[in-house]
Amino acid sequence: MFSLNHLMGISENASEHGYTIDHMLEFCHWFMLALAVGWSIFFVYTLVHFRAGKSPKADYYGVRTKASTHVEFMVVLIDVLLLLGFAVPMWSRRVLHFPLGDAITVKVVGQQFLWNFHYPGPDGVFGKQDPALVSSANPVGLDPADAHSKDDIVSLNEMHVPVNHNVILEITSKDVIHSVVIPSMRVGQDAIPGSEVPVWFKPVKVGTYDIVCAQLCGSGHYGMKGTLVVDSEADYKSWLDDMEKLNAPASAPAANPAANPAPSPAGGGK
Ligand SMILES: [Cu+2]
Repeated sequence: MFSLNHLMGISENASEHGYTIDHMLEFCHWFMLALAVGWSIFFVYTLVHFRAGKSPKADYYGVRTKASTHVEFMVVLIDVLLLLGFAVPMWSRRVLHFPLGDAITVKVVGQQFLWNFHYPGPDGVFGKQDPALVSSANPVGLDPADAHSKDDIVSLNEMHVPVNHNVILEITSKDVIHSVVIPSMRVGQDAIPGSEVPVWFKPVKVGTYDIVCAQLCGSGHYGMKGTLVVDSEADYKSWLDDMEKLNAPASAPAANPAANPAPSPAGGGK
């Protein structure tokens, strides 16, 4: 089937809310096309109508016609409609209606040049973190003395979520400003050191999707790419089990190098 997303170079939507964004993008494109055609016709009309042969003396006050006033009024009207009819309601749904009850929360921590995905583990509670404890073996600075931190799971560059579940990402960074963008989920949010900003989405299609850094963050920015795996319920459970087993022997939860590709050596980080 013909897909405007393909034409515009946008990845296929795989989230519940994504179609509303796609509809607005599509509407904007058709609107811009109508504007481009309309203004082009008007431009050609003025070129012919006010040609030098017909009006040899320049008019310093410009030309206003009823038609141009009408077009300007329509543009303002449609802009107001886009803003109040689409953008503001869409934004308020995204920020005011967080699915607090049943959502899966993952903390996303950007660093030069990879993503840490931090899960609370079987107890459902994120362990205590301390920036002073951050090391390559303990990438999110979990406090080993805290009972809740013992079962926490940290996955490098690979995030798993179950299909048809609300997912909340708590996004931050430990060095510079990064930006989490998951095109197929139609979400994007800067990762800002010192603040934790939540975004949410509901994946509706099982599959593997790109997570890209959309903020120029250093020499290795180009390689700062993670993977979102939307699993079936059973596959998600078994991935969590595997990650728990890998975390279990260590007293401090450590990232698992076997299940995760090593971060790009470019740029190094700290
Ligand atoms: Cu980055």
